[in-house]
Amino acid sequence: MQGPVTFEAHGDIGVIRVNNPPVNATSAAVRQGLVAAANAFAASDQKVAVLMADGRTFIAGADIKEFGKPPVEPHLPNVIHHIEALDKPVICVIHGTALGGGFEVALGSHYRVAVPGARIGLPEVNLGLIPGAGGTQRLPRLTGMIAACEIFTTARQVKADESLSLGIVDAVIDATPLEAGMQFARKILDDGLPVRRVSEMDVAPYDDVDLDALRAKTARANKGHVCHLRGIDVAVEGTKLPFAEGMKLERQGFWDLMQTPQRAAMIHAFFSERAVASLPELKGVAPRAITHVGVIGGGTMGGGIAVACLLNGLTVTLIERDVEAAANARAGIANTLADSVKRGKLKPERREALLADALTTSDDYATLADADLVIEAVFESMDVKKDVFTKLDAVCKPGAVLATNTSYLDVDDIAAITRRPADVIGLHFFSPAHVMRLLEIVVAAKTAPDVVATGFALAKALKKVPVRAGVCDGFIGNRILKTYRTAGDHMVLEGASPFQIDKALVEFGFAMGPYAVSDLAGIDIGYLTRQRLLPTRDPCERIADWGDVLYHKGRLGRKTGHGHYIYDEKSPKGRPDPEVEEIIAAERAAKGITPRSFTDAEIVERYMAAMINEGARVVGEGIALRPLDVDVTLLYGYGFPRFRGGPMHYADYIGLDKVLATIEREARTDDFFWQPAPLLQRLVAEGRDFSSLNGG
Ligand code: 3H9
Repeated sequence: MQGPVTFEAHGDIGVIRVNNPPVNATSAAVRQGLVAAANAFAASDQKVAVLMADGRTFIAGADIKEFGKPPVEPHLPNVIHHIEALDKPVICVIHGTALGGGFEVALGSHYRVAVPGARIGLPEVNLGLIPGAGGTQRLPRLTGMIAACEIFTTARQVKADESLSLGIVDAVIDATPLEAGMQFARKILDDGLPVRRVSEMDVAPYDDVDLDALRAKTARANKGHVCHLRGIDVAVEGTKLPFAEGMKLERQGFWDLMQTPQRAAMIHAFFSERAVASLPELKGVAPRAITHVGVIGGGTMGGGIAVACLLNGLTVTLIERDVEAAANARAGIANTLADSVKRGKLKPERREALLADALTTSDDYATLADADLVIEAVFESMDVKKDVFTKLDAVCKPGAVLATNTSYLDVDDIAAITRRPADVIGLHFFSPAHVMRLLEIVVAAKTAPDVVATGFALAKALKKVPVRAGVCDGFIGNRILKTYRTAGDHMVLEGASPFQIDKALVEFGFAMGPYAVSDLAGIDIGYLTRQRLLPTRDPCERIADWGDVLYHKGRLGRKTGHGHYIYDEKSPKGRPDPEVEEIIAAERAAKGITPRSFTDAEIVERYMAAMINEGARVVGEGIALRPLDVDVTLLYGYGFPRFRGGPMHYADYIGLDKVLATIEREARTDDFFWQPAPLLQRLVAEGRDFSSLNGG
């Protein structure tokens, strides 16, 4: 047999082998191949078949690239039904990850074997979908309803041992996938085990109270998403019907969801997350080797970066200005690692080993002599940064990468202070650095390609999502943030309350609104940014002052118990503070503004138009490579709702002409702030959208 699926005979045992790199997705050719291989097995003398995959993983699911295109037969549920209907046993061997349709192929097999390290999961909800090839109907028959719904609504990957205890796999066998399958096949032959179809099993009785609790938890955890609860309904209602009817219900749910903008947005997010990590300019460029990382500064950011490196197998030397500060930094890192132990993410003995063997804290720059990469995370002042880079230039070995974690300063200026600007790069982490997945990789004018490649390799090692950014104030993320936050401030001056703006944006799907975020980050940060930019301010700029008033009153946000919101025992997550409204009202009165009311829709429309317009500028100026790089930045660093795909994808969805119309309307009252980005104007004139610039 030719193609991605083959059938081979090994004595009494047949082997159906899938080989469709990189992840064995069930493309049309694989589906056709599986049917042909099942037919070949049925017609053969072999008494039992092993179904396995070559390469690093079992089938990782349906081929997502086919979604949104006209479906091609045979459909996966029918392929799986064809395998399950065979009257000779099929054993599926899982290695790597059996995900989505891949796991559903396993559920349609008569027996399942995992090798150690294998994981199974139904991650369709991450794509705005539900399992569509029997997952909602077969899994509850194996594990019970509650466990099954929990697995597909959380999209979590279940390890081999847990799969065994849940009854998902019949055995975990420590061997190569082929050998594991052969061992189990011989057992089937020896014991005369029959065909065993999951679709013919009954769902164990369950308690509605548990189901209601799961529904409530799922709804809370996935606000705004449409797929999760639909999945539970399909599983519950479908399994009350004969199996074939249940499958129809599942198919209907799957296809309904396939038509939703959420599905398109989440698949855009999936492919964009991967596209940012493989830069065309880095093809064939080898990164420099990194095992020992230096970190300058042991504050929240430096400590977080150190923890991220330690947890991912790198050796860290952290430098502070004196011995006492170095000891405090060590204590901070020890505490963060203790939290990881508490949350079950780290073994206590591993924590001890990391602190004893992998972490050095010192006040002596000379200890960085053999570091492969040094990340500076000190106070945001050009003078302080230049002082650090002068010292690094003096002590670091030739070829060491020198990185700054600045969030807005000019990386070219920092590089210029050294004798090796080609080795200098910006690595902009987001706080807390061991948790947040975004890493902006800021490429300065003279940064060498292999230094850029090293930034991307570091991101991979730290399991971060890297986005290439050019040099400008705030790079991609903070530059766009400043613009949309200003749009929010203008609405507040005109009459909206910060609390209404936050509420409207949370309803839109953001994790938090901008004023709650400002309280979390510290109101001092915004104040210091405004102070820094004061000399560059244009007299035409509309400026809101209430943030400065809050700062001078010492209301710095969560850390002082007061910011825009009040944080106390009564409301640990914050409640609106009427005094803030009074401060704002006083400013409006002083400026002669008569407040007007805003609808939530108006707030979202304006806020998003500002975000999209600045995103278009950032792309137009080459600061971001493509619109998708802006989307990934906002998704991973700024709490943008994944089910909307990112601001540029959202703009395509609502229509670029509509966005431009909003900007032009607002420009009638403020043509300084609302200047349409040339790229946006050009795309509208040409009848194109942002996705046309994403390539591939
Ligand atoms: C489903 O199954 C629906 C069914 O219920 C019903 C159907 C009727 N398709 O992530 P990586 C590409 S929904 C097409 O970097 P890793 C990926 O784009 C599906 N392509 O590797 C990348 O391409 P490139 C449910 C896919 O080792 C390359 O493979 N399944 C697919 O870090 C390597 O990927 C999922 O949602 C796919 N399904 O991680 C699983 N998957 O090199 C999604 C990957 O050109 N996949 N590619 O950039 C994953 O979670 C990870 O890829 C995996 C490997 C864990 C498998």
